[in-house]
Amino acid sequence: MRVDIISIFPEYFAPLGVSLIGKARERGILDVRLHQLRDWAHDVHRTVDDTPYGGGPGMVMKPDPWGEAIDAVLSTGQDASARIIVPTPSGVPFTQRLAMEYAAEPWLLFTPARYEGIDSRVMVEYGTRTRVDEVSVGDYVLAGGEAAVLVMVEAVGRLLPGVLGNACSAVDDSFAPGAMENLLEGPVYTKPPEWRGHEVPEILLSGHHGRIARWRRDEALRRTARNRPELLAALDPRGLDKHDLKL
Ligand code: 6GU
Repeated sequence: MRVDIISIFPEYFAPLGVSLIGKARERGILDVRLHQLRDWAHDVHRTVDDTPYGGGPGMVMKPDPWGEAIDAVLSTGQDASARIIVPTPSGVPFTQRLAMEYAAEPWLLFTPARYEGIDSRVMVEYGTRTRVDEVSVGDYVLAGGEAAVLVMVEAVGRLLPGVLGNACSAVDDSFAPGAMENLLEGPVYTKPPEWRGHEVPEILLSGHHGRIARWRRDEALRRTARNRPELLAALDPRGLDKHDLKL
């Protein structure tokens, strides 16, 4: 998969050289290309922002540098166009489902903004040529979209074939479509069996795979009820079994 990122802080993405994503890049599974937006600003100060029409606080990113930058990046592509992802707190929620959808794309282009965001005509313009998604990573406001891009690239990157050591690791993730959809994973344990007086639940040492699966599902339901009651309320009743209903 190819990932392009246009930003006024390309150095923000140094963490993409580390750990799982860094490995995926070394192995050629992920091709990340960083671009400095200011390279497409032509005044002496390389200005990328201006005051908002209609007044109000803050600054808005000018359409011209973004248009030139996106054109330049898209022109280096082969055939089909990139899917453009614009991080913004006003976007649609980034979910595991969306991460899986992105993991199936050949090419993603992220356009993280600073200030109050990008002139809206940029999204309209590219929306006529390719798919443009305005995406939020949660109900809080970041100082810019860069941290959101780090979040999304990591969530998508770990789903690419060959990135996770164990392909099953992604299968029972919290939120993964299937049995765990809308359920949080329960607690996990490793050796030793007793630590500072706290014991590992006996059932996990029992070797009864059926009962362990049942216990894990009950713990997932309990944790979801406690931490995310709105997820539990939205569970499809067809996904519940007769034992779930006793909880
Ligand atoms: Cl994608 N950007 C910014 N600036 N803030 C956010 C966000 C994105 N998602 C949640 N908050």
